[in-house]
Amino acid sequence: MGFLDKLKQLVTGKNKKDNDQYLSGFDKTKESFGKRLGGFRLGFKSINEDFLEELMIVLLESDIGITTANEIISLLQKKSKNYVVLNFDEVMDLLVESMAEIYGEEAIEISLSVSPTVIMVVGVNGSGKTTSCAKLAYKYLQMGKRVALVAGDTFRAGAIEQLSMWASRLNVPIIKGKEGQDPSSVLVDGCRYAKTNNIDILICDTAGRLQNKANLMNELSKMKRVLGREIEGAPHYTWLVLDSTTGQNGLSQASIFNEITSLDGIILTKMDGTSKGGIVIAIKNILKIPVLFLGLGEGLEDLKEFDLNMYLYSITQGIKDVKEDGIL
Ligand SMILES: Nc1nc2c(ncn2[C@@H]2O[C@H](COP(=O)(O)OP(=O)(O)OP(=O)(O)O)[C@@H](O)[C@H]2O)c(=O)[nH]1
Ligand SMILES: [Mg+2]
Repeated sequence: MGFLDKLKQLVTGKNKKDNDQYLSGFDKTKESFGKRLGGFRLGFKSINEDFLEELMIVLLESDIGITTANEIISLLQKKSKNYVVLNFDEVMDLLVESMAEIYGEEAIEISLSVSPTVIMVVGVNGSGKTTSCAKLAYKYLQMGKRVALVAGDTFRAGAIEQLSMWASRLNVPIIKGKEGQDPSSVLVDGCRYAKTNNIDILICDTAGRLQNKANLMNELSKMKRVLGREIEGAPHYTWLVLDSTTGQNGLSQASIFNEITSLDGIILTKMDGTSKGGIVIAIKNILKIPVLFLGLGEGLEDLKEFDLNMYLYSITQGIKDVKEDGIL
């Protein structure tokens, strides 16, 4: 059985609602990535130079990035050496298998056994931090956890109100200060609240300004320091929120954050709004930070745990849609 068929078998046994959400969240990537690959079926002869050139263009346009695209193509060529002839579907199987191998697999277990577990959410302006905090809160509430939110963005006008609205929709407590207040003092209040109210998960929103590196570093390290002083081991997780529509630029933002603070994972938002879903592989391959969650829409339910098989299945759906005669 080919790799794509194996993927299909693996994912169709899973939760149907999850599958459908994944698939519709990747509609745009499926159209531009999967269907364009599928289009190569017409006139395909072998893995020759023309084919590799076209393939490179599709990989780059999906934001896989030059380094990672080269690695995928080299691996595909290496794998194809084991065969005398390969038809188009077999080449696609080897391609997607190569993408999976370059991504590398490790199932990340997020342990929530410590109460309170403190999660700090960081990232640049507008990347989707506040919305992701609300989506995480929703996810953990569904798991039966006691959740509280901390409005650590005291910088942007309206930020506290925005998180407060989510908190009231979710019916979870929110710990907040005043606009302009030192965010670290709000985090301290949040920790104290969590300890005295048996909160399991404390989710801390932060401001999104990417000022100069030194300021950002000072601010983040101060926040981490105060959290650690209040609750042993806190923050247990620091997750970077990245807007997937910013492409390679997002990758450089991620590396700046990665240089100045230790990150435990990435929440990649707005995947539903981009056709460039290859960014997932680039991030993992270049930064070695796992993508933990994907934002596939604006609603509370639209945050999905990253699953390599579901992801690959979703973006490559279009390959088989293009039939022998080129008719979709
Ligand atoms: N389509 C889509 N929109 C999203 C997603 N995540 C966030 N958004 C939208 O992106 C916009 C910005 O989201 P916020 O959560 O306010 O971003 P932020 O990082 O907190 O922004 P600042 O506080 O200004 O730094 C909002 O309109 C969200 O609804 C997603 O996964 N998909
Ligand atoms: Mg915000």
